[in-house]
Amino acid sequence: MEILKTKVAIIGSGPAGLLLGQLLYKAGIEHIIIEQKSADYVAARIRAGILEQVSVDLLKEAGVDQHLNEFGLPHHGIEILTGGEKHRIDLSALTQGKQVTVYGQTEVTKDLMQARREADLTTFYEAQNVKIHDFYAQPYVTFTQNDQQYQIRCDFIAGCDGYHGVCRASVPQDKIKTFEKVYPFGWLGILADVPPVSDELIYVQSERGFALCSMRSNTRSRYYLQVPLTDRVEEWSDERFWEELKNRLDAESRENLVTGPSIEKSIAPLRSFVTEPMRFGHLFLAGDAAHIVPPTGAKGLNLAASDIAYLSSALIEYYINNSEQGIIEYSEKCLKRVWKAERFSWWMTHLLHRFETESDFDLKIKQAELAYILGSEAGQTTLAENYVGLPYEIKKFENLPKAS
Ligand code: FAS
Ligand code: PHB
Repeated sequence: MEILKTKVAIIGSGPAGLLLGQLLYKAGIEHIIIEQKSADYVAARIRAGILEQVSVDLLKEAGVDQHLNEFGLPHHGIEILTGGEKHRIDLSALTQGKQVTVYGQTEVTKDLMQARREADLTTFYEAQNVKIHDFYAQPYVTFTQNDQQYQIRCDFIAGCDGYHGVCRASVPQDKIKTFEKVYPFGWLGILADVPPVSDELIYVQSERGFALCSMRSNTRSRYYLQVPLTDRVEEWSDERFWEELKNRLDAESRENLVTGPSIEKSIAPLRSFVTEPMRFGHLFLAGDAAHIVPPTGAKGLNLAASDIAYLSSALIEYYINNSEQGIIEYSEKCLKRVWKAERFSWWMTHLLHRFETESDFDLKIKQAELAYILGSEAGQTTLAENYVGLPYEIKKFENLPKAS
């Protein structure tokens, strides 16, 4: 058994773990990342596509925004297609100039991994049988890699290991409360090297079900269809996907749609999920380890970023300013923003998807709600300010020691 010591042991090298590692490195705080998958596997994951302005600002603070600045696509509006008509929500005009940036989570992950390699920081990939111990007193992590057993003694453990990770599962049942809503449908997503159907995202509410027209660049598109949970991806040929997407689009978009072979196709289930609290002694949960949102509001990746903004600030305050204030406030501050994003994601999902259990009356009410939102500046503003991202309430630290 090899015994190592560090200040912060980060479990998971998805966006949350990698971003926390980068921010701690910039503040000169030693840490180690332990990841169960290979680096290639992590770098190849295809998921989110939209970054809030506050997430972009955080990536800039972490010093990993060069590629993002060059290839990210600033978007100032989105379209909502309902009843065969498109309605543009002018995000920037409604939020005093804020915007979102189209930039794939895959690229964010690669940028953070590249920065980690350049700084030669310690990451254990393909770690097996990862366990966390004694996190209410003297925390340590054990795992095996290449048949070598390790024990990492640390001050804190950051559970950035996603929804299926080991950290939340290690918390005693009487110390944790979870809230969950599972949606009766999934998103069938396709990635294809074809130009996007429109310059901006189109969220589609149609009688046949929800669809989303998104993109990764001007030559790579990302599309989603609401499908029953019973569907399997093998049942969806590319041709069937494109035909169904056309059936849900308006005439102009149908005309403009460029189809082509998929380079990725998968079905993701939709759920809302929150863990309370998000701190257990010396263990913090962040990102999908603590909460899940349906992707309709484009909040999952952005919530992971806001948790890390609060957690990195709390740990920097502890080590640099010798104060526990941020650590004590971590869970409450995160959850305030998490629940608002959960509400918005639930609301967008409810508004734009077809639910088989809906009565004719429910449908009429939903149409009236959407007509009000799209037809009123107040309604459009509430959608816009949530979509571009609500502000963080965070302390900034000046004069941090420069990373070695
Ligand atoms: P992640 O799940 O990304 O990373 C957790 C890491 O921990 C993984 O690398 C995992 O291998 C590792 N791990 C797990 N268990 C471990 C253990 N026991 N030991 C060590 N390591 C362990 N969000 C959006 O904003 N917009 C979207 O469009 C969107 N689309 C999505 C589509 C899909 C199919 C999925 C699944 C999610 C989508 N999301 C979207 C949400 C997604 O982007 C997450 O919010 C984001 O990945 C959260 O990042 P992390 O918290 O780092 O968790
Ligand atoms: C994506 O491009 O993957 C995407 C964009 C917006 C969403 C969800 C997913 O709401």
